[in-house]
Amino acid sequence: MTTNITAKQDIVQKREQIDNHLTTLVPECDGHKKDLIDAVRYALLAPGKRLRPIITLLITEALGGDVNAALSPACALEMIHASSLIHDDLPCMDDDDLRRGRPTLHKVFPESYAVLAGDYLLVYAFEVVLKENRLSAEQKNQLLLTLSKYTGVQGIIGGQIIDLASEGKTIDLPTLQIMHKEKTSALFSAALEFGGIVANTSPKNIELLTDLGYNLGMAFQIIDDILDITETSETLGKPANSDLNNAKATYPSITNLDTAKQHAKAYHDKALEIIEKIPGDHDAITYIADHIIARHC
Ligand code: GRG
Repeated sequence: MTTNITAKQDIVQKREQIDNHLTTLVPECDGHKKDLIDAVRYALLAPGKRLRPIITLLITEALGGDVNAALSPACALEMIHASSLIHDDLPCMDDDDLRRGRPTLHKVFPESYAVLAGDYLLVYAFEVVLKENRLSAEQKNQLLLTLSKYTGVQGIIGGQIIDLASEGKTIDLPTLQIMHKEKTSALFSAALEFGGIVANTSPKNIELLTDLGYNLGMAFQIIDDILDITETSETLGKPANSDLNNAKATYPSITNLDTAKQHAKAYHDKALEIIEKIPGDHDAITYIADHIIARHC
C-alpha cells in the first residue's frame, strides 16, 4: 500500500511537470496566429491523463537517465497523441462531439482550424525534440526515427486506415489486433523507447521496452473498447457507445465481453512479466500497468 501511495504521488508530480512544460512550449500569442494557437492550446492543454509522457519520464528515471532531458521528448509524444485525437474527432473521421470532458475542437473553432491545429502539433513535436540541448545528435536521431516510425503507416496513421476501412464490416481477430497494435500500442512503445534512448540503455533493453509497450497498449485498448459500452459519456469524458454508433470493429464486438476481459488480463500479465526483466525501480510503472487494467475512464 505504501508503495502504491508513493507511486501515485510520483505520477501526480510528473503529470504536473508535463502540464507545466506543455504550457510553456505553446505560449499564448497575439496577432494573426492567435486563433490557431488558442485552438492548439484548447486541445493540447485539456485535461488528458498524460499517460504516454508520464511513462517516458518514469522509465527514464528507472534506467538512470536524465529526467529533465526527457521532458521535451515526452511532451512531443503528447503533442502527437493530441494531434491524432483532434483529427480522429473530425467529421470526416469519427465525427465526435466530446473529448476530455469538453466539446471537441471542431465544435468550438472552425473545422479548418482543427485540421491545422492537428497538423501544427504533428510537426511541432519534431521541432521540440530537435531543440532539446541536453541530448546528443545521435539520441535526437534515434528519437525522431522512433517518432516517425510509430506515427506513420506502421503506427497510428496505419492503424487509423484499418479502423476506417473496417467500419460496418466484419473483420477477424488478427486484423483487429494489428489495428490495436498500430493505433494504440505504437505510442506506448514509443513512450518506453524514448525513455530507453534518453537513458542510453542497451539494444536488448530497448527490445524489452518495445514489447512492454505492445502489451500495455493492447491491454489499454481492449479496456477502452469495453468501457465504450459499459460506462457513461460523463465518466468517460467522450461519447459512450461511440464505437457501436460508428459500427466500429472492437474487441467485444468481434469476441464477447468475457473473452475481451480475458485477453486484456493476458496482455497485462505479460506486461508485468516484462517489467520484472527491466533494470531499476518498477513500482510506478507497475502501478500504471495495474491502473490500465482496472481503470474506469
Ligand atoms: C495526425 C498523428 C495523426 C494521426 C492521424 C486520426 C488518426 C490518424 C489516428 C487516430 C488514432 C487514435 C485516436 C487512437 C486511439 C488511441 C486511444 C486509445 C486514445 C485515448 O487515449 P487516452 O485515454 O486519452 O490516453 P487522454 O485524453 O487521456 O489523453
